[in-house]
Amino acid sequence: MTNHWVDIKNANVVMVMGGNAAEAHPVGFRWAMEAKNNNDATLIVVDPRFTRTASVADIYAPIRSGTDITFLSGVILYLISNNKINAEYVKHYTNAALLVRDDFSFDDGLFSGYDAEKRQYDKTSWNYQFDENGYARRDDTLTDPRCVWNLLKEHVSRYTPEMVEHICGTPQADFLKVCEVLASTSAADRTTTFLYALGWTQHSVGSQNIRTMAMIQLLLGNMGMAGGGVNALRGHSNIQGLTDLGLLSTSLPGYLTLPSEKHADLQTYLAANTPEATLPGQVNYWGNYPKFFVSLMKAFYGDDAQKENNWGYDWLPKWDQAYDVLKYFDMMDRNKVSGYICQGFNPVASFPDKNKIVASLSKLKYLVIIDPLVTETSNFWQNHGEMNDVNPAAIQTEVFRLPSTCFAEEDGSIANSGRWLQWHWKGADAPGEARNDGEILAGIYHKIRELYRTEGGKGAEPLLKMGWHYEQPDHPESEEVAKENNGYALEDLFDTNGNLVAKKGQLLDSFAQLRDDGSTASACWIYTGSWTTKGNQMANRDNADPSGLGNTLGWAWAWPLNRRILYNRASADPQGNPWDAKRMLIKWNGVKWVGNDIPDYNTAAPGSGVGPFIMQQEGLGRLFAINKMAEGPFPEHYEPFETPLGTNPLHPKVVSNPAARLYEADAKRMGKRHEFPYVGTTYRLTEHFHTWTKHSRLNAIAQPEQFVEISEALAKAKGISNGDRVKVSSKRGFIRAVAVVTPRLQTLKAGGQEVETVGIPLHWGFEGAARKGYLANTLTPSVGDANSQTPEYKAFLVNIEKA
Ligand SMILES: Nc1nc2c(c(=O)[nH]1)N[C@H]1C(S)=C(S)[C@@H](COP(=O)(O)OP(=O)(O)OC[C@H]3O[C@@H](n4cnc5c(=O)[nH]c(N)nc54)[C@H](O)[C@@H]3O)O[C@H]1N2
Ligand SMILES: Nc1nc2c(c(=O)[nH]1)N[C@H]1C(S)=C(S)[C@@H](COP(=O)(O)OP(=O)(O)OC[C@H]3O[C@@H](n4cnc5c(=O)[nH]c(N)nc54)[C@H](O)[C@@H]3O)O[C@H]1N2
Ligand SMILES: [Mo]
Repeated sequence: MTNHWVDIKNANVVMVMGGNAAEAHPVGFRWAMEAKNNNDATLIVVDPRFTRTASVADIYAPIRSGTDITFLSGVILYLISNNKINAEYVKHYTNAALLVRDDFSFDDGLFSGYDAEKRQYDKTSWNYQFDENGYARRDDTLTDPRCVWNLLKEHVSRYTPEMVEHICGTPQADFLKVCEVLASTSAADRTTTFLYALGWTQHSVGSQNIRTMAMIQLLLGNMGMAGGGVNALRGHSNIQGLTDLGLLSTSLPGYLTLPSEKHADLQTYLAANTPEATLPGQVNYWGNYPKFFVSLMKAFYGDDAQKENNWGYDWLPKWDQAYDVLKYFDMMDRNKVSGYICQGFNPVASFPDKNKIVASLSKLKYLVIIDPLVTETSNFWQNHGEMNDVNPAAIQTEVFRLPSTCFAEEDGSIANSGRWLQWHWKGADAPGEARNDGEILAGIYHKIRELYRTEGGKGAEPLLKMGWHYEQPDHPESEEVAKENNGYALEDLFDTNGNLVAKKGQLLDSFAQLRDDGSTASACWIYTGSWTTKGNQMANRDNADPSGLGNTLGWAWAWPLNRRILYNRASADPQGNPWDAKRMLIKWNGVKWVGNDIPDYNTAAPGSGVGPFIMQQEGLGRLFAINKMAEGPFPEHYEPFETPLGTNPLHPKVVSNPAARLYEADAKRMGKRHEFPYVGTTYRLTEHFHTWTKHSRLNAIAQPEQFVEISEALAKAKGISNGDRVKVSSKRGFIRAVAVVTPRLQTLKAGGQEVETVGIPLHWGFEGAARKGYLANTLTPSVGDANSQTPEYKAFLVNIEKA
């Protein structure tokens, strides 16, 4: 979230689209209700299903799964055509006025630079025109045909209300009602907050769904505002921490990137990752990249990281491509993987195309499971009839189970969706032989190091050079790891005037103290400030809220630097006065920025031309995303890979995301609409958490078995009654379930045909206390978003019949 949970109460409009917060985030959703009940906010839900969130909404609009870019581009067209934008904000805080290169173009579904063979774009033309000083050219009159503003207008001109209805199946009247309410927040003193989760991410166009919404927030002037922002409601309680700490195959902690094989040496790598400002005088905070990176290397390798050896750069792995879940299981399937350490994952239940996952695991030599529970993955080799139809005798994979603790059995911090790091304390000792994850990994680490030391082997150096400074080497404590993340001074640090900033060995207060000369260490620069000489800031528990905005700066600690609302400079107009005095975040007092949040920057005065989007080279919000996204600088509608229309009404030649990656083996497992005519979509229920809670009797009683939801019309057409047993199949397999016939699902008219949706909750399997069940992911396809590779779990094709 750019904002945070409590801040939702400040919104005038709460738009839940691409998520079902009342069901999946029932505790945090109280802030949406607070906005509705105490701030007179309008709650809008746009979802293929009439959900628990919809049941308390003021406006509900149905949409065909996988078509949100069309809907949201339609909103952009509405805002521009009806002049419902915050014009001053757009002019000063976005790149609307910047000029785009002449060789950039869009035609018939494709942007310039497409290579059909590689299914990839050369993004060179997706950039600004630059002047002789290297700065982007601009036209503040917004009349130049090459300025972002005019290109955007042209791009969205196709997304008329008629087209929205045609593609999305959303009745025009519903769509226009939503537009009108959103448009009301273009006023400087009104905001919309968008709450989303997987209904947007789990598509082959997931990242662009979110981008389209972010563009709306820029047009409305809602970024940086209390009650505004782009707010991903994250899934697992610490999944924000996972991305913060870089647990993705091409990432390093703090949103740094792991070097690729294109970056043969440190200089090349730093040059590629340290941007230059593209407008004069910008903060361009990523310009500090070398300080964060060198401090990380000092945290990784300690005294072994020295200037002479480029801080140990050669010890980092260099990637050739992302090793995401889809890639990794495809490699396993092709016998390219011998062992898999599976920690806190249950891929047989949670990854797409379960039968492929099981077949892939069967090809391993060994599988290590680190988990507190017995999972379907740890028992993938067992035969459970139709639910897991394998021949155990034919599977040679050796499975090791290492029981772990869970969060309640250890101290530590959890990063929530609002970027707050909240320290928590152990509630009880773990049962049996369970050990915490750190202990298990430490054990594996020491053993492997010993083997390398005694027996040698390829690539041993990175492991042997790694720093390991814990009091008990077999048991790193959460406190030690947290301080390592925060970072230390490795020498006495002085500022440019010669004043002592930090003594050698002292915890650092701010990432502004980090240096690229080896004198500081920090394992995650964005966490610097979380555990300082003043103590553990994550354990702060003062809920004083003097402004009434809910920013509670004394409660826990938020990255970066305890800032609660990102880009809060944009909450004030170019002169430094809050757009909305009632919801003042910061203002200019003549000397510096002061207010109810930690300002983005301290001293740059209004009028100095320093943009609010301090992480961007140009300091501006991007309506046109220069050379970033895989499939284009503007969002475009592409159909799900399994489309119920069989075509793309906008450009039949380019049906689905042209930059999404689809492996050969998976392409053969894609279905067509004549065989699988209905849209399948998977989702959660409040009563269960993934496949864990089916181990708990009370949850198992609350939702005992797999069901699927269908409309009354589909039920009638297929002769299915409420409570009947049905078989749902896709090209990849089938599940059996109980049918729930409900008006909550509607027949949508889209692409000139009737589209039916089969709703499939995802919580059952062959382990646990609930009734044994089929895994919903038997049905889902192995194709993902072109940027994040998040699988397309929300829109695929199925058939349904009475069993
Ligand atoms: N009780 C409970 N809570 C949970 C979880 C759990 O298992 N149980 N899991 C947690 C996790 S890991 C996560 S990531 C979050 C997920 O939180 P959510 O994303 O809110 O949950 P989902 O139920 O997967 O999907 C949300 C909604 O997206 C809608 N949807 C599907 N396709 C589309 C589309 O194309 N457009 C639009 N506009 N909507 C669409 C679905 O109909 C569904 O209502 O929940 C977390 N919270
Ligand atoms: N069809 C479909 N599939 C989906 C989704 C969907 O919407 N539709 N949602 C996707 C999403 S958003 C997510 S996040 C994934 C989740 O997928 P997974 O992460 O694979 O599933 P979980 O069951 O949440 O968690 C995996 C395991 O972590 C274990 N665990 C809990 N605490 C600890 C701990 O402290 N240490 C260790 N080592 N293990 C622990 C649990 O016991 C559990 O077995 O599923 C994805 N799969
Ligand atoms: Mo998730």
